[in-house]
Amino acid sequence: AETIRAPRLIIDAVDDHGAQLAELRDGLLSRPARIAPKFFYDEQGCALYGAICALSEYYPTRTEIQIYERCRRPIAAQLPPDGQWIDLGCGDGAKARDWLGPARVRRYIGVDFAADWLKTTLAVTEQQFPGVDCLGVVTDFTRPFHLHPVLNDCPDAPPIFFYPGSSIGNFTPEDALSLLRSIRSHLDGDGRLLIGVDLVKDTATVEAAYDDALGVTAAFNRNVLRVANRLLDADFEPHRFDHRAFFNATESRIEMHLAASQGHDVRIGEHRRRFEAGETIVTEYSYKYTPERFCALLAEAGYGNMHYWTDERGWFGVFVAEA
Ligand code: AVI
Repeated sequence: AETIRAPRLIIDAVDDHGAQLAELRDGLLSRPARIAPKFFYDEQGCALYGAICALSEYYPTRTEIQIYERCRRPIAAQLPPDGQWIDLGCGDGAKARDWLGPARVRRYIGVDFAADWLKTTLAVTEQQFPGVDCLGVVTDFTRPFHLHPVLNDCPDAPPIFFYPGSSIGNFTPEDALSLLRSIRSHLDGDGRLLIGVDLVKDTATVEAAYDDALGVTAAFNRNVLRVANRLLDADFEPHRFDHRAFFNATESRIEMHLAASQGHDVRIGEHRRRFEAGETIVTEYSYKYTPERFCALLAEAGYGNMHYWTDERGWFGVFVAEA
């Protein structure tokens, strides 16, 4: 990948804006219509996601943090010191910052699709950890990615890939396998993957987490239509779509959809597309794993030794895997 270097931000030039727009447009014109979840996260989407994480129904964030707080030492003991911490989909970077001290991190590399968010994250991290070399990479790591040139700047610092929040659940198992393989291609010897994964549990608990009483998740879901309007010059009216979230037990995933409340036409750039009443746009899958199923996926991606921690209810899993 050709890269353009700015002071502390590397923008992956492969990440062509035109290709992102084409992906969004083609998904909306296809049948059934779909939008990749990465389009949720404009400024408003990031703020709404932050609000979701604070909801009483949304257990994953607080359960994962609780595991980190209780098991910080044994987890850190599995990570090599003086490493480079690669924070995949870093967001505000808060979860990673809690590790920089305990894991004795030498270098922090925030990776995110949202450049604005990344700049703020780097500034906050640098201020809090002046001894840690901080760098940002703006890229879409849902596509094959190559951080080797960035990591090779610091060849004696083993990479630790951090992928918290169960974002791996937003990939189909097939795409999750490709991502895990892609991460593994960056690890050798001492490198590690530290990853958080939401686990299978009773359906009512999972469904409430994606359909909260205040309607924050519904707003988060509908906001993606405003993103589409802005990026594609479309005229979606978010209030004409209903939020739907349900657990598909066969696939072991939450499905989020936007369902047209009545039949109507929508302009999408120079195209027109009819949505019949009840017709849905798939906006997100959130797969839930058993610990065994996730270990099997890691093994299939070529990882060897694995360690696993969970909370007392077994709702969320934290894995450390070696290449
Ligand atoms: C980012 N990701 C792990 C969240 C999830 O739970 O799948 C996104 C989300 N969608 C609705 N609520 C939260």
